[in-house]
Amino acid sequence: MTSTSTLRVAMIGTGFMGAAHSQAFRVAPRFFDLPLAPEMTVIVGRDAAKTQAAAEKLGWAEASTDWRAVIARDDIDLVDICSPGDSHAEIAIAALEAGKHVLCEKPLANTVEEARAMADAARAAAARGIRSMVGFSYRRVPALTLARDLVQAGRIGEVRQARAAYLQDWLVDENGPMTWRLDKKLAGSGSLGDIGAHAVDSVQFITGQTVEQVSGHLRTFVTERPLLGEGVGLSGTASDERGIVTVDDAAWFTGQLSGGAVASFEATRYATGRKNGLKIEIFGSRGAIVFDLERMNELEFYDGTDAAGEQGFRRIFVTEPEHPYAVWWPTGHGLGYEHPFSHQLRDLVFDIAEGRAPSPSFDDGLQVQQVLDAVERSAAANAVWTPVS
Ligand code: SOE
Repeated sequence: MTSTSTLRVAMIGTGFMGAAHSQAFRVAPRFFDLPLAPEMTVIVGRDAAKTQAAAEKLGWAEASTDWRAVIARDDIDLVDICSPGDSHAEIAIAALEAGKHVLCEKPLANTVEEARAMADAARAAAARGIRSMVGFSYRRVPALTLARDLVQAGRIGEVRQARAAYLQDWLVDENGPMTWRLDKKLAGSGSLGDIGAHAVDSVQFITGQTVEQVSGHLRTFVTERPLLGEGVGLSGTASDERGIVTVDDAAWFTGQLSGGAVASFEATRYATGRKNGLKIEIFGSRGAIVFDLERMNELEFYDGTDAAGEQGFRRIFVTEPEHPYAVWWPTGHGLGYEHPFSHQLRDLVFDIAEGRAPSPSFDDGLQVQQVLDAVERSAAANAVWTPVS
């Protein structure tokens, strides 16, 4: 439990998400007035030298290779899990049982079974005042938050149809080296869990409806790649040895939502030319909204109550003092990929200080995991309609 006005943090993971979350810990306290001051106490990785280098580069006071020892320490209040999915359940459950608040990257886990155990542990810990949150950071892109606000206020009427396509192209080069994200044992799934999870969460968040049934397909385009030689990720060099890709490269599925709307989802890392495009369109009985992560400071809004001769999509620049999280820059100055991680941290710190249940919760993470699982089961059965359960 937090006993001082500081929030002493242990971060597990030194990669892409470790860097993104570290940035939030460094920056958020300088822009938001937080009730607790995060302290970047220790970062944990597998390799001692690389973890020490990450600590120095990212701003952590200490480096460790032993997450169990770190979780046992009295001077840690929050454990932030940014490691590959196969480690989420074990670390999160141990941290919650040790009385630490937990922030865990999405998708919550690699399997529904793991996610359920995590959600159970989070509920038990909540009874003792311990908070947990899953990092669906895009909920806190101001334009996406505004989309939710407009839809939930009834501004597009009854939601009938949603379309969400998360398109990237970083795997297009078939000689790009293997990363842990292409290994089912480490990542759980491919595009489906890595970016399809964001598409599902975003549609559910905006519409307030959950996906209840799905019919899906999965495809792996490149089944073998060079193993990683030196360096990390796709910027690393390829070795002469080859490895097998065991996850989906692309996923596409339709879904029925709890409020009666229908939805379609696409997730791919092979959409040549699309860099980080999460396009979401929500159509209602008297309006529509369109969001595109590649233009993340804008929201398109079609208001069917406008005069007939003046109807059309208006482009709102979500950079104004009236908009969510507007503390960064003067009017009109936009935000980037990294800012939602600060917004997520801000909200979590307030929840911890004020004793509120954070959102999205581990139960929300479990529900998204169940959608992903239903897509995999549907695809295995050749796109049979499959309930999310
Ligand atoms: C984090 O929110 C994340 O989903 C990463 O895990 C993905 O790999 C990235 O492409 C988008 O952001």
